[in-house]
Amino acid sequence: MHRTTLLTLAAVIAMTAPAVAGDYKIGALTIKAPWTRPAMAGMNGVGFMTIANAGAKPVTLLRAESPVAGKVEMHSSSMSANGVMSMRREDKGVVIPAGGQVAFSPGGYHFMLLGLKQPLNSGQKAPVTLIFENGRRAMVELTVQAAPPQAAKGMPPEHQHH
Ligand SMILES: [Cu+2]
Repeated sequence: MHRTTLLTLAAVIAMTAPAVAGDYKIGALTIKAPWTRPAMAGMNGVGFMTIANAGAKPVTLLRAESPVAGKVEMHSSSMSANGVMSMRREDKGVVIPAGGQVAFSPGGYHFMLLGLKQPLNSGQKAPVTLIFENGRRAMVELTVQAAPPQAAKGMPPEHQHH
């Protein structure tokens, strides 16, 4: 009985978390659900988010920086024909297409937080500044959590049966 109560409570907490928490708007861009996984100081962290561009022109994200890491790089992961996952640095930036979006998500584009200066613990926030081609800078906070945000899975809340 006690066990059932705990499970029900957990489900209620998950369902009441607002899907739009942590979204940022800068001009025509919306930065959705930035997050990162827990990691220890001295290790590398990985940051994820979705950047949507409602404007009529493509926007290039040139680079990113963070006070919690020695350096931030943008990478893309890809699976080769023999099933080996490899990462490539995107030093020329990542283009957010006009009227489109780019998902930085596990298995694809991501931000490498190289040389963490502090641990990333669940529930904390890690600031990252995004620097765009027009010189615009956007500061977002990555929520530290072990699992991807619900919104990133593309599942409407009403489908979360338990
Ligand atoms: Cu990487």
